[in-house]
Amino acid sequence: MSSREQPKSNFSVPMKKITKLLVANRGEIALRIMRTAREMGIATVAVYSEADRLSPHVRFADEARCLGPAPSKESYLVGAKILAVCKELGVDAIHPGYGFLSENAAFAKQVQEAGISFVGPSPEAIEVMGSKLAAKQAVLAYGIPLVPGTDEAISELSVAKKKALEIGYPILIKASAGGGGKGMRIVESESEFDEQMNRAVSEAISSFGDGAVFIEKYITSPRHIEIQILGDQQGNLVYLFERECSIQRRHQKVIEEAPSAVVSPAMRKAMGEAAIGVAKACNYYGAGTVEFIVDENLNFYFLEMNTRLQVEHPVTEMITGKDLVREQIWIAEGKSLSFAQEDLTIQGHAVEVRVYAEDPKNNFLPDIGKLVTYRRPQGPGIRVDDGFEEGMEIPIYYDPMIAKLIAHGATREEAIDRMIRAIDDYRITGIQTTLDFCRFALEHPAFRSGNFDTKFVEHYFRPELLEPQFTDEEKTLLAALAVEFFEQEDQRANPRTPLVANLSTNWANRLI
Ligand code: MV4
Repeated sequence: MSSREQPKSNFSVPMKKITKLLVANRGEIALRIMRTAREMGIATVAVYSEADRLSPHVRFADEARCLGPAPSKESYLVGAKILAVCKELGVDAIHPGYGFLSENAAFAKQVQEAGISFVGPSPEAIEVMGSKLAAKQAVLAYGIPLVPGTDEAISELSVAKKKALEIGYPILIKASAGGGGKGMRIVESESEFDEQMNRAVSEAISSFGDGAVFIEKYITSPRHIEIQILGDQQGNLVYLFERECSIQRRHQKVIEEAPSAVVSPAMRKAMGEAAIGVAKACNYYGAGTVEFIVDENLNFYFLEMNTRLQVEHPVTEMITGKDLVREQIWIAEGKSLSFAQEDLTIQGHAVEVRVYAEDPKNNFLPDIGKLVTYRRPQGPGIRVDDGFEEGMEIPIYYDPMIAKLIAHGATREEAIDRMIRAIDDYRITGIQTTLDFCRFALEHPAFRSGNFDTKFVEHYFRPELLEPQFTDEEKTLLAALAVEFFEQEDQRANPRTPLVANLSTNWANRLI
């Protein structure tokens, strides 16, 4: 059924036109959401902490309210303060962005109960997908491929150990309430099992207040490939293809791209349909991401579902031509999706790099401070999503990501070449950034070939590789230029004295 044949309304889903949207977030994502809202004729409300008073998202919004002191726990995470702003200003919808309250089922429920639209899925879907075990159990009946393992919390060491032998070592212990790599332990052999299990359970209790853990076969060097889905409240679901997110460092993504270099049309269809199965399993509506790991034989397994807009959503927007925030708002208003699966095609290739205020030469320590120079790259196929301006201080209280740089091209090669050109045109001084590190990854033969996995950074990156590297020929040329330069300088300063080539040569030696 094409989009135009779809019912535009459904008696079971009340239409609730959104006229004023509060964005419960900061930085680039707050701005990005407000831009779409404005295009849709929706008034925008910003909230901000004392550290973000001067932020562009505050100035962009039609109205703004301060939530409190800089720490997130006293500002962006205080649902009651956000709801009070909604009441004061007559807000009829909240977009949570990513992070902060975006995957907090209790907050989504409070928003609903206050008669405000939550631009996101139902509290029930957030809750199910927030528990890895509940998610696995929910999808069991839908034939979704899962990593061999248990789908219930471990209660008996002996039973778990027997299961581990069946699966085969190495295995991975995961906390049901964990996420983003937190609460995972690798067990190489049976002799370590008891000790690692005890540690995993006590860690899970202290970190998440929930000691439920389960085991899975450990896929040693997987790829991380995720599927973007959209669903409306009438039950229509589509997939917007995959994003390849394997280039990451300590569970922090560095480069994302769409489509993936290893996914064939048949595999894409199979993964897309599996993702829709996951969404059906929790009556999902809104934008969501179904995360899979892919082994070296290209078998894919469902890991978890992220029930929010993701940082890397722009690569999907670039290859599909869809505005995901517009679709989210549309869905929250109770409208049906404006397109069907067969209306979607992949247009070219898109790559995103995340620019962090971190020093790659110093173990990626956050490097906060003032953006003394800040000039964005421009040109064909380039998009920059950021939330800072020249002269601003990067606050220490939040995620150190300062920008997302996105490049689109007709082919993967064109997109990567555009990205490298844009990185070279980016001018940031005052703080260290990960731009050089991104360039390193983009130029690496393994990345260029498309043949890489989640161990890419561990395998190939050393900080020395970021120092400028000169060939012997270039060093000789630099030395010769230096000799020439300093001899001329010396002659100008002391025209009657003989050439001081020795002095110049010493300078040249110091340069190489
Ligand atoms: C795995 C795995 C290997 N085998 N599960 C890490 C984050 C969380 N979303 C799941 N993660 C993994 N689960 C099994 N059974 C390897 C990882 C993993 C990983 C996954 C995606 C992207 C980067 C990663 C880096 C290290 C480990």
